[in-house]
Amino acid sequence: MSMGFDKETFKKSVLFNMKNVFRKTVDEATKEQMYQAVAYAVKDVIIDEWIATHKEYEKQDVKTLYYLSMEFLMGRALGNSIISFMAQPDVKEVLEELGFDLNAIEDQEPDPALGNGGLGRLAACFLDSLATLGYPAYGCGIRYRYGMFKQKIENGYQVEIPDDWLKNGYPFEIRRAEYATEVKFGGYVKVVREDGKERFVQEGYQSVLAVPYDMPIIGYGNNVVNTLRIWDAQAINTFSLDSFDKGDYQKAVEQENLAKTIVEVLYPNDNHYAGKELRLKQQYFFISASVQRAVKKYMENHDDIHKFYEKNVFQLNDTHPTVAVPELMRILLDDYGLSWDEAWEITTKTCAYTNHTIMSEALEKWPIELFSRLLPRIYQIVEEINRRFQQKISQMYPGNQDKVRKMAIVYDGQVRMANLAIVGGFSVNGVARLHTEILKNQELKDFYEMMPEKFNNKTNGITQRRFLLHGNPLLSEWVTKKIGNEWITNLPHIHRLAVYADDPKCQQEFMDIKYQNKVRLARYIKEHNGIEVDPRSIFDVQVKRLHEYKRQLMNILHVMYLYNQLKDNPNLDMVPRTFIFGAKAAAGYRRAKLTIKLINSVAEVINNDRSIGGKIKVVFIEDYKVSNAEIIFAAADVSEQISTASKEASGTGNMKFMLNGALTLGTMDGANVEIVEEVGAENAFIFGLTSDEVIRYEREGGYDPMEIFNNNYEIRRVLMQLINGYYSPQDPELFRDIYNSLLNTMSSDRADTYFILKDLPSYGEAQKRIDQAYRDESWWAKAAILNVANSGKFTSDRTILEYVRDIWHLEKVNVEL
Ligand code: H2P
Repeated sequence: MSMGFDKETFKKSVLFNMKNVFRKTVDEATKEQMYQAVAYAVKDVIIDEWIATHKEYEKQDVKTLYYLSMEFLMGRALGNSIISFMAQPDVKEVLEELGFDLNAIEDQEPDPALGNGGLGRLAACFLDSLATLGYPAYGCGIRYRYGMFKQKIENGYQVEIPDDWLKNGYPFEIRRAEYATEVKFGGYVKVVREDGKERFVQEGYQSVLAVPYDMPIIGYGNNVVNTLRIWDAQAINTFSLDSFDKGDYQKAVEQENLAKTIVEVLYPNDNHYAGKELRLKQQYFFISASVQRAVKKYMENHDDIHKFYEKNVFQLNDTHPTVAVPELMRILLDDYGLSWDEAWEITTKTCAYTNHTIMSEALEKWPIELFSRLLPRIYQIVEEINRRFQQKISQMYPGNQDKVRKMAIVYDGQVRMANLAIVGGFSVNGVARLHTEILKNQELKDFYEMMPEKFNNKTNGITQRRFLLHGNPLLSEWVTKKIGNEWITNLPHIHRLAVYADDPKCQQEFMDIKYQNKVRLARYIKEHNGIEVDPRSIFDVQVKRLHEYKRQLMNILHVMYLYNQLKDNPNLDMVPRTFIFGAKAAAGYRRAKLTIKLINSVAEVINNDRSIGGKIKVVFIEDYKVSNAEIIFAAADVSEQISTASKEASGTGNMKFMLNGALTLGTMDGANVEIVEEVGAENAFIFGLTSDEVIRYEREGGYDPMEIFNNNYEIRRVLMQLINGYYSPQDPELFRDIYNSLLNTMSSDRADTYFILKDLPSYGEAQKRIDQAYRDESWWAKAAILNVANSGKFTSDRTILEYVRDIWHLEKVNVEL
């Protein structure tokens, strides 16, 4: 147990906070108030460790990582904090003594959802691992007023509801007004000559005040508390009568509005680039504030700015934070008066970039017009970086315009952020082995050839502390009973479970736990969806953002096929199956939203058809988010990881399912490749085109979905049901767009861009294998246990250790109280 925790003190602190914050005694309190009082009491427990951690960092003058990210999908903090200081049983008891149930109190916390999907959740797992391993790190991001929208399903359609997560205040955060920083936009650059030297100053700008809020990131059982620092925006000077007099009224109102809009909302887009001016403002806003603060903090204890990179490293989570490169240059050039070469050396030794996708629509490219108007000084610096880089290209490849065309940072009227990130840093990494290989050999081939030393792979990982210890208490107790608790901080240790995989008693215990977790999910589904599902059926789950390349459509088309089989033959011998979906679609992504409607329409028909004897159920779980994800992973039998090979950079849901003993049904894509390598192909269900095959078709053509349509009766029947009103009698044309996307060669896109019809037959075969395999309970239990036992590689602790070893070079710190 953490040294700071004492049961009686904790109880007193809860009572004290209840009185102080709400002027109430515990027996008058609502659950929400109880949650707040407990959260404040938790903060009381960790606050000394938080202070001690930072004292220790200062004392040891450590190198610090700044993990720069537009998104941190943290999920609820309360439960996770309590397990981190290892006091869960005590806290549970205290609450029971006060007449409350810990689970119900945890349910009161809003899910801080400052992220879309995998990218933001990865950042959250990384912070957890950094703190648990004792590495000095800040997460830096934006304190969006509205995070990811709440999803409601109305009449089968997704409806987006703003998520006002700060409505009742957030007890874990601390406002750090003392670190408020000015960030400037627009205006123009003036050259001032001083002592024979040129200096560049931005004038006529608008500015906002960036004010940081700190959230504690609690290491597991080690007294380390790191910080997630998210920036809020405030007007610099709220407007006064004075401004009216000076005629500055307009400007004062503009500054006020700028501050309000800049942090208003997270762009709910995933693997897609919106190209909105406000988005670039958000990027520069949090980057400028974070970089300015990092430099200032460094200079408080050091006198030589030239050695900045020895004590600081910036990891750019995708291209979103790439303005960190020119912003650091600006500070070094304009504020510290360094020469270009000096500034460039420091910058390129400080910044490192992670690529998360090869989807071309996700590539950020800003029109010069917009970029230079919003960030005039930054643009000048980018142009100069580009000029020098193009020179280098010409030296290396004389006369090769093709290289310039592909690699230039400023080209064709646009600033290309990925190119800037690659050139402005010392490291470029992909997020799974296959993804990194595709980057090196295809997408970023020219850069790889020019600077191979920068490229490296860091296969993603997840934190077992949230996704097993917290999310699946039954399984985690069982694991600990079998092999001890070392797995909590050393996941490869979980391999010791393998010896139990063949033991019939252990298999039975494992399956009982899975069953109880399915009962828990069934209860959640009944409560939230009003659908009755049978926990004895196979729980076949696909939860992730809705995107065409992730192929939720292929999944539901297969369900439609299966339903046809059952209608033809109600006695069909099949293990009952519950197909579970959870997914948010970007608000403007029409086809993705239509896919949600399709899933719900199919569910409506199938779930109400008594003739099939409940052999198939289809459930769309509303508002998929971190808190219900924990319940879903724990209950899954089958993990659907069915992206078009080459498109899913890594995936991380695949790892969470594996850790909870679900078997992967997947393509050889992203980290699936490494999962299969660890667990053995015989303990997974693999199907479909390989990434090489997909890439070849994309390059050379030769795939015609019409051929499949014409020759495969079952597929044709399913597709016709999209346009004959089978699932939408009131509007037979409702799903026409989906039908067209698969077959229509008239549109500009290639028909069936994501090879759904191509892979559908082999997907169906793999599904049949699952049906057969599940009938042998002992085989299934063994394979499931082996999945858990072989999940060791996929801890984010391993990923972080690799980043530390190859990129960040941080030192571990011990914090004694
Ligand atoms: C993305 C990729 C995933 C990857 C994740 C983290 C952008 O997440 O697509 O393949 O695992 O980053 O690196 P997502 O699609 O879930 O938003």
